[in-house]
Amino acid sequence: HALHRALSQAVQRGELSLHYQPQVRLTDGAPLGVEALLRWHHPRLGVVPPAEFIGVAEDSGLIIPLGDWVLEQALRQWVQWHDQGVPCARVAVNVSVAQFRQGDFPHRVQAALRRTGAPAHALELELTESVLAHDAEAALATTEALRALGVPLAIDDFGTGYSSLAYLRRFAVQRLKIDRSFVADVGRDGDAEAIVDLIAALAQRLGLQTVAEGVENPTQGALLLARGCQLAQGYAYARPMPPDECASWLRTAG
Ligand code: G
Ligand code: G
Ligand code: MN
Ligand code: NA
Repeated sequence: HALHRALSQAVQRGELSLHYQPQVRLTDGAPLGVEALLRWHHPRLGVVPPAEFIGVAEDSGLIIPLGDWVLEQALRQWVQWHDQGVPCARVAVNVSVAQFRQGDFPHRVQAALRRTGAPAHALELELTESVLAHDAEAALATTEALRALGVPLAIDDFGTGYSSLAYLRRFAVQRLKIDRSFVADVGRDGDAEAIVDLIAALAQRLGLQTVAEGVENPTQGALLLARGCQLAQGYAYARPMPPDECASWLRTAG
């Protein structure tokens, strides 16, 4: 369909870009990294939000070349910032199910690291629970290969998926990103707080870090810190920004 045709030309036409949203340490607000978020500037439609085109890209297989582009672009940005002394420990990249399921996914990641010269620890791959739940044996092999490369993994939207907790034991993940639906209700809903407490306690026992997503004000940030979260991302600190704006933000906050 039309959206698919337009999207398939978007890379060559230079219509895609990445915005970056900082992640901060809750104790002192120090920036620790950024998440890369894809943006499509369509000449007629304007900015098309990822929610409207990631699904189309996944269904059509376009997510494969698109995902490769995002990975390489994000790593290039990290290297540029590193060379310029912009404080940014790592860049997190979202990975869709179709990308992750390619047999050669770890190889593609390794190739992107080589091409850009970025070290593995500069990258973090964000996987959703459904990515890991789909074919557990294949997913285990893929996460092990990524671990062998030294690439950290995070579980995105944690707490909203279908999978069991068993995979936390089996898969070598470093961080849990607490879904913003729970974060939004901290301070006003005991059930959401119970879930945040549980995730923070579980993460601590398993030696994982927690990232609270969608933190919209300093009060929420303080409450999340008190409940055991280490990192936060959200409008309270910074919105997703174009690279130059994000670099200025990182320099000021760092
Ligand atoms: O930036 P936010 O505006 O609206 O992003 C919406 C959703 O799109 C998020 O859930 C995010 O995971 C997803 N998304 C953003 N960029 C990418 C990307 O590069 N690859 C994949 N697979 N998903 C992305
Ligand atoms: O991959 P993921 O679903 O985590 O993508 C992050 C999404 O959350 C993006 O769409 C981003 O624009 C959005 N986002 C980032 N910070 C906030 C926030 O503080 N509040 C809300 N509602 N959304 C946020
Ligand atoms: Mn994400
Ligand atoms: Na998320």
